[in-house]
Amino acid sequence: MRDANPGTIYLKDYQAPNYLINRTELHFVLGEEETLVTSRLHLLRNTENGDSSELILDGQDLELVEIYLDGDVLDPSCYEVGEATLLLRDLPEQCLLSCVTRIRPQLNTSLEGLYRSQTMFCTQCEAEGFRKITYYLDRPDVMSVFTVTIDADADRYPVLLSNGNLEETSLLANGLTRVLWHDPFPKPSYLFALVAGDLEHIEDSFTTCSGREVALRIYVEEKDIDKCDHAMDSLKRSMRWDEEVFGREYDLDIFNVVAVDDFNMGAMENKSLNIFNTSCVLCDPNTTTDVGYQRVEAIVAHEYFHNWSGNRVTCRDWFQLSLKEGFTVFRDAEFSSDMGSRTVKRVEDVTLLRSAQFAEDAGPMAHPVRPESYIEINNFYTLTVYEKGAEVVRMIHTLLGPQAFRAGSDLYFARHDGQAVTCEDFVLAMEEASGADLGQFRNWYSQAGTPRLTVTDAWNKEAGSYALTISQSCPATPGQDDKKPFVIPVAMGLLGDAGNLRLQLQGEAPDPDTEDNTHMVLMVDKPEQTFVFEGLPEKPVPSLLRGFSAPVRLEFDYSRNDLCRLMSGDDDGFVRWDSAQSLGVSVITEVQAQLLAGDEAQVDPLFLEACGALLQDDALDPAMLAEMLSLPSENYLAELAGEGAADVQGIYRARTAVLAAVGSHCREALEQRYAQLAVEAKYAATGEQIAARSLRAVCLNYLAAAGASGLALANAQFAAADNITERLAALRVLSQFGSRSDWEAPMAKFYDDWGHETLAVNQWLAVQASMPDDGAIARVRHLMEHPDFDLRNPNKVRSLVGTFAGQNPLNFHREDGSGYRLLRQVVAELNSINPQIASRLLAPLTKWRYYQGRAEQMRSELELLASMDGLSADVFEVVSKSLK
Ligand code: 0A1
Ligand code: ZN
Repeated sequence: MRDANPGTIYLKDYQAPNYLINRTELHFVLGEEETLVTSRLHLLRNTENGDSSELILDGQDLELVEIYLDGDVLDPSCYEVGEATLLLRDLPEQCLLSCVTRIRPQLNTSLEGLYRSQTMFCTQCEAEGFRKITYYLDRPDVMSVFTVTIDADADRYPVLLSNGNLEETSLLANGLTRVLWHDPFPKPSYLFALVAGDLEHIEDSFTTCSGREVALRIYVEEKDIDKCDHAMDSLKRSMRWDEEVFGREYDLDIFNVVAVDDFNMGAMENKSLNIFNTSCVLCDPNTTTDVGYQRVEAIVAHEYFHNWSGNRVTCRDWFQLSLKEGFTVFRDAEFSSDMGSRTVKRVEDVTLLRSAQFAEDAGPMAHPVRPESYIEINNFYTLTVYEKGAEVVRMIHTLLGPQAFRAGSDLYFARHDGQAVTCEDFVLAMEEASGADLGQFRNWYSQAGTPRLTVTDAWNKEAGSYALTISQSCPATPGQDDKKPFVIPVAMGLLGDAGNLRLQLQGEAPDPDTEDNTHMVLMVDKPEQTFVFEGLPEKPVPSLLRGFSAPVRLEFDYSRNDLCRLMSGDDDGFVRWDSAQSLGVSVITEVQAQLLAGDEAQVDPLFLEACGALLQDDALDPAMLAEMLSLPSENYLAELAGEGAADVQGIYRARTAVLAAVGSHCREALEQRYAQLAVEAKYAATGEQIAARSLRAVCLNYLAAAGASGLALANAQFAAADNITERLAALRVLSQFGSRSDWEAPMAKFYDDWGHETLAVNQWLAVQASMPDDGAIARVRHLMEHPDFDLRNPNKVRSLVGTFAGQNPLNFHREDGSGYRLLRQVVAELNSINPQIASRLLAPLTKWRYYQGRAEQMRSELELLASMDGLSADVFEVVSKSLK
């Protein structure tokens, strides 16, 4: 909390540290009121960076009890304790600095540093939480070898964990148990972890490619011990995959995972001691949906992959965050693609990117993948750094090809093992290994905003040639008015009557070596370029941005017929889905205009027929079919509407009308599919069962939108389900399309049956938070008083308030401003409890420029926040940038 406005930190000001900490010894005495932390820091002046004998350590909310230099009490004239610093003067070149600090984890509600979750102690140090444990150079480029001893009451805390290997356990004269952990790999403070609790674990082992045996353990509260198997299997699959695909072997004899209930993010990659939000590791058919199972697999993989991309090679400073996050998201996405359907995974990722990252890139917090400044780094764990960062790595993969990319990755890991490096180092390794020139490509790291590609075509029948003219532009973003052109790989093909056509670019020799001459990647690197294809028998329909080969908005004036052709006939699964989406957007937008004009909704029969045809297509993977039949989300439609033009009510009404029209038109086919796909077997999170359930849910949604028979099916599904996936799908449909009498009883029954399972309750809260009826706001307020709700638990806040503000546009944007008020009040209260969560929750209010007729109301809530006393740096940054 600060009184004055917090300052901005700039990438251009980066300076190497003037001291290094070669070894770090920490000693914790965990108590019920307070914890004492003794540090022994083996300091060495970093002569590369001048000759100063002054050192400023970071420290926050610490009480300094004792301080020694080389064993002697340090004279008070040699140090100064500041608000968030400890300044040391006249330090020798090499010395041992020792501090005793007192901290109060029991009172730490920020969930950064050392804190309590239920009955256990745990830590979260990324990005700058370590400074809440002891005075330190809390920055990623200071890598140190850690030795940690923990003293604790073994009755309360029989499990005492830290990074690396357990070297000693002893019983002390005072009755406490002492453990000693040593991590041989130098690491920055953000990867430090400690856990103490009364935990159970499951155990397995993994034999690495060089034959080493690794013990794998997952620690949870006793009640959750049966929910760990899926995570363990996912971990083993990840370890094997990283060896096979990236040549990365695990490097210690032990790998621990701990599940905690109170956690700001999904999980954390602390060296050999990953800490997970329970929602991202526990799996059980009655608490975890199919999507949840897939998420657990992906997050377990993500954290594990960080062992190389993040831990062995880490970031020099936090501006380089995407170095580890973008690369690791790319790696986990490749893993998930290999474990399941590549196209479906791609569709899911692009859906997130387009509906949320594009909005971030167009909003007041827009920043490049490698930001140039920040006030609070915690605000920069964004979709841009993670997901767009992964897209940037994916484009490098596309430009270089798989072999050269792997060579670049090998070179990067070999060259920088044990170092803290930059995005530039990554790109240099990729260039050197491949011979490619990524000079202009680097604009993706430095420029914010989503590029727009505008494509026009010209068909010359006589010559049999077809020209595509592609121009690129990028809107201004905060601090960046003019953008240089990007290098944009546009994967494409041309669709003819009988399928994809052979591609021959004018002026280029035919390539006899390529088997697949119906697919090509065009390099767009200028403001405008024309590509001419020759030797074509007919005017083609262009299939553009296959596989979503670049994170751009693409504009081409397709006719609805063209879209239908692509949808059913293109070789590329992504383009087939994307064409269905575009068709959906165009139909919903048309209906929106009809309704606005006071006319009845007339859904284009072409669209209804196309949906019917899809439902008859038995060759299509049901998971893919489910994606193709899912209408674009309200948020995506709002984003497409553009600044000042999003009419949430209009979008909702139009989208619902289209759902109902498809539901009526295709009733028979929907009912048939719904019945056919019923899973008779016991619940299992297999690809086949998941696909069936997801398509059934889509069918049910259409049928319920169309009327009573769908609601009856939903009721029956709720009663018969043996898993939460089908229960929630039914509840969602009942509460979206039914009246109180349809959903009230099942909603209550769900809680009666599963109220003892926290993770199930969270989803029950989320379903209610997204209901479109008029009672939504009163319901959310009421649920905030529910005994199961707790403002201190981020999962609860996200489920109820986050879902309301992010997934219930109709009610969040109510004309009377009550939705905005609710969010502002919660953010104001959370500001002092947990600033990180407060600031994340605020995101929907920052999009005030988008919503027709709402800008003033939304702004005035932001202004109220801005005028609050004791505003955290986190909330201050988001509010002040949003109001600019
Ligand atoms: N590095 C973790 C996620 C994480 C990020 C930030 C945090 O606090 C600001 C905490 C965790 C990951 O990528 O999984
Ligand atoms: Zn990560």
